[in-house]
Amino acid sequence: MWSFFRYCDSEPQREYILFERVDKNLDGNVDKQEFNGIFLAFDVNHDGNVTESEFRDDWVNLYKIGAPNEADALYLRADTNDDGMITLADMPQAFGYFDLNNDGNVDMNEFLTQWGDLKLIPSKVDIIDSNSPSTTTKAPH
Ligand SMILES: [Ca+2]
Ligand SMILES: [Ca+2]
Ligand SMILES: [Ca+2]
Ligand SMILES: [Ca+2]
Repeated sequence: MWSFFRYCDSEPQREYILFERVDKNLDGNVDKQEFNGIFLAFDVNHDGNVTESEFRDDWVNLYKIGAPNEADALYLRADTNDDGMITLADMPQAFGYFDLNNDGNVDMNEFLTQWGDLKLIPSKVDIIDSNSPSTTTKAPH
């Protein structure tokens, strides 16, 4: 059983606790396997993909990590191929997002840097209107 993200009374350094939970072997680095394991732990029904509601629900209610908008921000980042779910296919790029120096490990500094970046994302993301009506005016034939 996963016991990470245990909730503390006072958690001034939630990010540190989070990192330690992700870094299962406590070597100070999160490698790809550890990273994958975190996301797949959110796959409640074990169908191989993590939907947004699975992710948000566990984030807020089960692991009590943070607010729903944090979950949404992270989810958007993690769903790198934009198919609306997090799967193993998203992991290499999501990992790359955190692994700033590309050494195959995410250390505490990288984690904190990118985590801080995540939280700057507004909870409401406006979707770029990609199918707006064509502005090219065509003379009727
Ligand atoms: Ca590790
Ligand atoms: Ca699932
Ligand atoms: Ca995806
Ligand atoms: Ca790194």
